[in-house]
Parts: sequence; C-alpha cells; structure tokens
Amino acid sequence: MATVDALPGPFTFDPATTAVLVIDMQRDFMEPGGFGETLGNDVAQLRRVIEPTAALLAACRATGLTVIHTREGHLPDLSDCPPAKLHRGDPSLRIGAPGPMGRILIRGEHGHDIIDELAPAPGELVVDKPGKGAFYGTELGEVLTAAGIRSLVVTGVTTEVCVHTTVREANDRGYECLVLSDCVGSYFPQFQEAGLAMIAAQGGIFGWVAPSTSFIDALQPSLQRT
Ligand code: TIU
Repeated sequence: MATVDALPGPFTFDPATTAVLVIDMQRDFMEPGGFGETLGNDVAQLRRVIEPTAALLAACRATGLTVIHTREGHLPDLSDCPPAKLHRGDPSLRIGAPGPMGRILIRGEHGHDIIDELAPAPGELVVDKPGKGAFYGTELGEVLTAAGIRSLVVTGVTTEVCVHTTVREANDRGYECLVLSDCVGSYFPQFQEAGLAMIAAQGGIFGWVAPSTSFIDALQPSLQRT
C-alpha cells in the first residue's frame, strides 16, 4: 500500500488495484478550432495541465500503473448524440459541423483525438464516451471490474464538467477517487477552484485532492519495494 498527502487527509491506495484516468485530453478541448472554442472558451486556459500530466504518465508507465484514456465524441451519423446536447446553446459550430480540425466532436476526426503530448502508449485503453461521465454508455465499468480496480486517480479536462461527472459516477459505483489538482483544468479559474474544493469538502464527499508530485512521490517508492 502507498499513501498520498492529500485533502481532506491521507489517500491510501494499492498500486495493483489503482488506475489513472486521463479524461478527454482531446484537440477538440485543448486546441483552437475545436468544440471548446466553439462554445466561447479560451482554450489556452487548459494548456498548463499538459506538462504535469506528461510527467505523471511517464511515472505511471515506468512503474507499470494502469493508464486509461477517455475521449468525448459521437458517431458520424450523430445517432448517439441526444438532441438535447446537439441543440444546446449557441456555439459557433455545432457538434458534427465541419471545422478546421474536422467535424466537431466526431469520432475519427483529427480534433476528436488526444493531443500529441499526451498520446496513449501502446496497450493503454482508450474509452470513447458519448456523454460527460466516463461510465455512461461505455465499457469502462466492466473493464475496471474485470481488472480488479478499486481506486481511480483522475486527471483531464474540464474539471467541473467531465472530470466532476466521472468522479461522481465513480463514487456511486464504489471507487475511491484521487483528483490531481495540477492535472485537471477548467476554462474558468473560479470553477477550477470550486470544483476541487467540492471534491474534498465534507470530509471528502467525492474523494481526495492532491498535486501530482505528491502522488508520484507515493507511487515510486511503493512499487520499488514490491
Ligand atoms: N465544455 C466543457 O467544459 N467540457 C465539455 O464539454 N466536455 C468535457 O469536459 N470533456
């Protein structure tokens, strides 16, 4: 077992039953011309998560920790995109419309894929999801059960949308969640702050929060001892 110095208190985990989730680090959210920008957001707000997440992935790969990536997006015929999502708001380009990185938020398009800096390594699972949560409409729950995973270390974008939805889904399914504060990002600084506070409040109502360096420090000695 390993322990991370976290809020609201120590987070204890067994690396053998822990997976790192990397949520939606896609060009559509992280780069100009994608879904995030069509919604009126400044995608530059998310860039700061790339470097710490790359360092985290390097440590996880060096120590053999399970890494799972997710991508939000839809089938080319939009049959898995509910009208309530398709017609929501007033984006400059709707889901499925042609943009500079291909059709917005459509599987197989350049914009839908994960940014080069955080590209999945061979053998790492990539879960395609139609919604905000990584469990809804995906194989994630079955994969985690089959692998005996009990704890999730959560990274990705955006903090208050897909990260929060996934952490909430995971809580109701019985997983212990640690959210890494510098590896999750929001377009809105106030939502980043509140989103992280909401995880650890009330004695850890949704889980724990810690910087990635604290998790890496806890991970490396524990695996060297086993
Ligand atoms: N808009 C926004 O903040 N996020 C999303 O639409 N999806 C994810 O968070 N991945």
